Amino acid sequence: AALALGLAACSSGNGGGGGGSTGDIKGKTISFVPGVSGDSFYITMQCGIQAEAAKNGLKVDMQAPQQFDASLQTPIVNAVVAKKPAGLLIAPTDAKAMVPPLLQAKQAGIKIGLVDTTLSKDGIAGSSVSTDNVAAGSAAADALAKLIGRQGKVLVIAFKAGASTSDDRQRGFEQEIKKYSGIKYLGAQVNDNSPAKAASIVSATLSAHPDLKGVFATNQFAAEGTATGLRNAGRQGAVKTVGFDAGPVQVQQLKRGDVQALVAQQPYQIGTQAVDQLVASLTGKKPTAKIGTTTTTITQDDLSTPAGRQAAYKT
Ligand code: T6T
Repeated sequence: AALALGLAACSSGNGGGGGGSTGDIKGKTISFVPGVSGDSFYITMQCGIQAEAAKNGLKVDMQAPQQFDASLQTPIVNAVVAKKPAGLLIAPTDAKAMVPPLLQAKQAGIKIGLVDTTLSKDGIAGSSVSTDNVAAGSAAADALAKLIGRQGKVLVIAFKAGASTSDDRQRGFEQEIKKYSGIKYLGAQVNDNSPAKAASIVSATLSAHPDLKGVFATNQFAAEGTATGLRNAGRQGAVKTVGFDAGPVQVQQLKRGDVQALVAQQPYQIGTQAVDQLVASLTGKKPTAKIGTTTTTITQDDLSTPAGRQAAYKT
């Protein structure tokens, strides 16, 4: 179930990292395997990857699974290995399940760089570029606490158990929310990256806890479903939501008041930096093993400021 989307339609002028002329890798192809197709976070990342690859004379081949699921991502990795690209940038959809296929890719001589998500085992990838997701989860907890006046019941929608980003955001949130004695944490429920499942989790939680005050939705699809669940119950705006990511749909949600805050990542920069590290690996230099990027928490008011607009994902 692979979808080859080819080149993303990216606007120019996004900046980007260093790059440079690296004659011996010119014309080679690198593959990019995001977590799922049709996700604005990965589309923006692809724009960063393409821009930085072009500076280095590299071609990019993008293959995306239809769902955020290791059983769909594994055959894509196997197909990529068969094509023998020089390098592979991948967001593993499961920290454990993606180890065997990526070990095989490494053994086939393909240089690997992780973007966004990580693996449970070191030594497979030369570098890993991702958001500090524990810190981001903690920032989400503080934002939600502020929105609900530090009082009441809160829920986490974890988008995918076993994906490092989902697990880390949940953990960061849980560590931080403990600091608020007036807040009762109802726990996390997993929506498997499905907006419909997030909506039904929210509906069921509202039935059991009509006094629910806040939700942390750990990614785009969790936030979309949360908004639907709250709207169906007529509780939109009354129950506060902190969403994740700042693609066009999320920014619309913030403008409409479907969510009250967004934790924005830096997908374009993750893409450019990951290419720079892959280029280092391909040219015999030592890549940086781990690069962390930061998040910005934005509310409706921030959308009228340069910093807020800057945080929104661009393609
Ligand atoms: O939140 C991002 C990404 O960081 C996560 O690993 C998967 O979901 C997104 O792509 C947003 O949908």
